Amino acid sequence: MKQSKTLIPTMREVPADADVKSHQLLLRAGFIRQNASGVYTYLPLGKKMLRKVEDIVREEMDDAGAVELLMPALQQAELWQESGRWQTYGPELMRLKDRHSREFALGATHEEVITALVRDEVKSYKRLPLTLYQIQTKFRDEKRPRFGLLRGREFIMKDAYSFHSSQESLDEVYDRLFEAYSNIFQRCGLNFRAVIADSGAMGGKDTHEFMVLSEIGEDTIAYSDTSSYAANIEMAPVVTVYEKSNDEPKPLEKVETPDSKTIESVAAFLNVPAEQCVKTLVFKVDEELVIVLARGDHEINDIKLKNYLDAGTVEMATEQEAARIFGATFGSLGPVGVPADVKIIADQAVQSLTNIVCGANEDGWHYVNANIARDFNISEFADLRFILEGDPSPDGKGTIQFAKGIEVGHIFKLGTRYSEAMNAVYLDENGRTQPMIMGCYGIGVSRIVAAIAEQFNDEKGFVWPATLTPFDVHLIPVNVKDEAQVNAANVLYDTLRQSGFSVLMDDRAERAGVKFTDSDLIGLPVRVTVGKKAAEGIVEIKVRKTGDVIESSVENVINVIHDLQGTI
Ligand code: 9G3
Repeated sequence: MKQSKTLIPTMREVPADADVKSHQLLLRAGFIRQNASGVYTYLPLGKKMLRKVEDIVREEMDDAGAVELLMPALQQAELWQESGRWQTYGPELMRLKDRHSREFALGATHEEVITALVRDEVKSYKRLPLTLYQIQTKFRDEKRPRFGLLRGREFIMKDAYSFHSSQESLDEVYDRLFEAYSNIFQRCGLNFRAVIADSGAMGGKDTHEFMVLSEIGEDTIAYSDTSSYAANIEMAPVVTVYEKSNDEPKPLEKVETPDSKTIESVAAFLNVPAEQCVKTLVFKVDEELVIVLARGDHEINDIKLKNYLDAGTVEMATEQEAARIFGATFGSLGPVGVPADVKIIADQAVQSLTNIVCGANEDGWHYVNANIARDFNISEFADLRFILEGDPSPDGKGTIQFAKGIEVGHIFKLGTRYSEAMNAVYLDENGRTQPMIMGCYGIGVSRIVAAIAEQFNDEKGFVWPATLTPFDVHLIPVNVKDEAQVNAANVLYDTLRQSGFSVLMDDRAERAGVKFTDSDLIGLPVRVTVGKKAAEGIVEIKVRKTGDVIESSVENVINVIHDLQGTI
């Protein structure tokens, strides 16, 4: 490709509203342009990167036995009404009406569409297992699109769906696609971890997320410092064994704690450790108020709470809603003297506490020496807190450390949640009607481009790995008015491409400085500069990653670049 004929609008200044490196560079190096919040145009270099990622995804999915198709973005509301998700999704699901006022969703995901297709076209167990995938634009009206392609409202996903007549068959395909995902992220040069995840609203039990380690990741990974254990912090189980304190229970005492609203301030005021205090939280669980207790130094994990209570919705109660039970404000709430009909549950760490400090349900007052069973009842103990760094790893090996991650893939064992809701059944070998067992598997293709951009850059711009770059070689004739340079460059343009290298030639009538600055910004792995020495048949080869410079005859350029493959 000739730069004078394409569109690579580089920018010197850093765009104000781009907060992360990949977003800044994708804009500055002319890979993307924003159309609206969370909506982007992929310019030629950005489109090339998309294509490269898609090619890797396709190869691995095809190799795993999945078959590609393409479903519509326009999805009839009726399908989402059959699955029940038309009602459960809010403003994030983009909806529209056609000219006949029929309702549609813009596809955020395709469980409904694919299940309806397979329901209509597959009837016998002999046709299973069947794994179908697509690479397609998705629409999700994110509340806060940010970080460029990392969280957009229109993005490109590879989504796959598998259909089975047995759990074993699902397990096999799940494991094979797990391997395909590992290959994909490894071939993209990404530093990733597969983590045990929470299936959220999707139901099913087994699910893994693929996380690229990055400081700007929105997810927190809890991983073991000695084993391969890794889990999304949302679901990482706590296996800490709390030793029972053997203090004698002391008499309950109400003490004045003027303007002490937080655990820290109460603990400091009463000169007790936070571990001796219990925080009293009030949650609205499917509209019912539930009191949840946690040790003072712990935080309740609302995902664990939701899963434990098998609730549809879980949210913090407002101060007014809490006041109905306690008659006090947040910071003075406690379990002592709460109406017997209010359910109190606690994280398991609370069970081993004695002589607890807790709110007295009177503003400005607390209890000390509150004891379970004597002064208040807890109906259930469960693993409800967030795991912490230093906690024992759930696999019993080593201790937990945290890392931030960017989710680039998520695979689920769905079970029959959609096939039952939509009556996608097959006749088994005994002629009996059974619901298909399903799996679904997503990869954020456009998000991967941003994750690679985030991982491969330096202070001058992108540093694309040779395995994933818009072009292999940046060929730069320094002075397009110099015949010797132009001739040598044209010869190299042809011979490099004939040797199988993709070449971007900067044939613009720009000053050398502009060309080199743009070249560093765009970040192709190898630059061939055709300058003054072209007259002697000598050119300069520069490796973007290391800065190494090699002089070479025009004839030998191909060999030098071939020898560099594998090291750049
Ligand atoms: C929606 C909207 C947002 C959503 C969903 C539906 C996430 C939704 C979960 C999945 C599950 C898997 C197939 C590929 C892999 C992931 N956000 N999810 O279902 F309507 Cl607005 O998408 N789908």
